Amino acid sequence: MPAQHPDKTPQNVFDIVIIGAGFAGLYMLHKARKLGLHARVFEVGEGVGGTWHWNRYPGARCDVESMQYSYQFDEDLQQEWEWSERYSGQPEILRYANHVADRFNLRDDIQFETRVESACFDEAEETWTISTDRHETVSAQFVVMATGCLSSTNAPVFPGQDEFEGDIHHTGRWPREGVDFSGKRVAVIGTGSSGIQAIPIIAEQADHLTVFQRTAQYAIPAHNRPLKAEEQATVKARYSEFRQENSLYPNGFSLRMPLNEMPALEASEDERATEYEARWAEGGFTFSWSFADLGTNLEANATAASFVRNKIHEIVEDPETAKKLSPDSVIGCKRLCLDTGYFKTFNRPDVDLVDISQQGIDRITPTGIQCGSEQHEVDILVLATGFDAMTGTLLAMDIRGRNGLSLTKQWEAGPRTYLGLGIPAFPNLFTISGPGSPSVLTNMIVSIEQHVNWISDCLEAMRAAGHQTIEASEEAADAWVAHVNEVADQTVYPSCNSWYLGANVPGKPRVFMPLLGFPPYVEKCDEVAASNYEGFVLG
Ligand code: N01
Repeated sequence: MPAQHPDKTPQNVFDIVIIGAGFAGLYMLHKARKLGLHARVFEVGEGVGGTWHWNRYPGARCDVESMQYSYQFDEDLQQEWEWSERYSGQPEILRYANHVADRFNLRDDIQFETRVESACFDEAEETWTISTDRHETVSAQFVVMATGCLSSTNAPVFPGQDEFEGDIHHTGRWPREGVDFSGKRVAVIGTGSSGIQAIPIIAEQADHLTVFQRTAQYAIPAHNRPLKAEEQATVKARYSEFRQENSLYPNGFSLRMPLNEMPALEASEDERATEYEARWAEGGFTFSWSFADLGTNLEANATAASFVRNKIHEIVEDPETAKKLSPDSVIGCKRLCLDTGYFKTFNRPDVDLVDISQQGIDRITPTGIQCGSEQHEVDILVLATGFDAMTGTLLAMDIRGRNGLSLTKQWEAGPRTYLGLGIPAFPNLFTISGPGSPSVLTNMIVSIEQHVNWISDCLEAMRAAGHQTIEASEEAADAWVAHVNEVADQTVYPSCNSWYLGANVPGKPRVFMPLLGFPPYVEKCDEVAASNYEGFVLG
């Protein structure tokens, strides 16, 4: 059991402890201060920015367009900040996070380079005791997990890996000082969003690149470009209306071409080709709105998949390589990737693709990677193998609610939350963009702001009514988990082994974690608040 003796000196007794100083933690701190709460943020990293602090790999860039991927809570902030590209790169987003921290003077209440090891609810005192790796314990009435959805890496360890003589880097824990690939033979394992962004840039820098692909991925061109001053001005002239309109889309963001309401199967082959071509040329997730039924009808979905496969064959010169790069799965089931020159990279004479879908990687040797009888000589190994998404970071801490119940036990069959905000038996603990909320299927910053606003309103309402605790009921959580899965079951999402289902991490329970559909979710959260927090028990 973790330490149960909080330091009760006034400076270590908080109203609220917030874990994480990414976009969620920063805004939660800002709101907590507005409520007059004594707050402390603990952050493992040495700076703010969360996912954008850690994912510094070459080519890291947001797939949601810049004018939407930013906070909306402060009109001056959104008017002042200038984005330089259609999709912002990691350095620019990190600069923005730092700007927000400075502008709202947030750093004073953030303790960096501090990992929370445990959080335990003391039933007698109705407070949480939080212990860190700095051997300190503090107490707080409320705990907010602003720990991010993609913050714990999935880093498989291959046989022999310890003996590898070169450097190994995970895209999600990229060294601050960067990695010099010049003159090096590099291997990348993993071809999800991170790998697809990093591979073209690494190929340009390295002497030779070998890509190890377990599952081929669909990728649509991003067509990134500088953002024109007039484009920014148009949005800024009516920023709040723009935000309001975007919140009504299923993912909480708008795309450059509207959803085509026609089902793909009702269109002629020519109509389909024209539509797909136009959206391929426009770039971005707009492609997934080509027809209304791509996310719900497998036959319709297959027409889009076939279009992308044909594109891969057009781009990639070697037919054998093109075949290996062509997925045969449902498009959009694993998160669709956006790319900048990904497929074209395989036309380079200094880039090889190794298909490990059948036999896998046998071992890492001191000088390379062994697959069957083939040894690939490598100086630097890049793991683009993704994350233990949505639950990994929460379960890595020792979190204990009523009767010492651990979160690991509570979630042994998969995460159980109510609204992705509250967990039964864990009073006064909130999860921002937790499992069961739209989170990773949306513009994350929009979802974060909606959660932080809801939590802040809840804290204010509790104070006004004199309540000390709030806790999701078991029944509400069970019904909510069933609802999240029912919604997913009406789509193509459960048909593949994606990280949305936890299927990428060996042994993780297979449960669809995020909720599809931002607007109905917001409506539900608002209804719950308006009905005196129905589904929660107030004490
Ligand atoms: O991770 P992934 P990611 N042996 O899980 C392979 C967000 N994101 O970091 O598909 C060999 O998608 C794995 O193979 P398979 C975005 O939400 C956003 O790329 O499991 N290979 C797969 O190819 C995204 O979805 C942005 O068979 C192994 C790859 O590694 C999420 O982060 C940018 C393996 C992992 O792909 C995660 O993306 C980047 C093993 N043992 C990320 N284990 C933007 O907004 C795993 N793989 C731009």
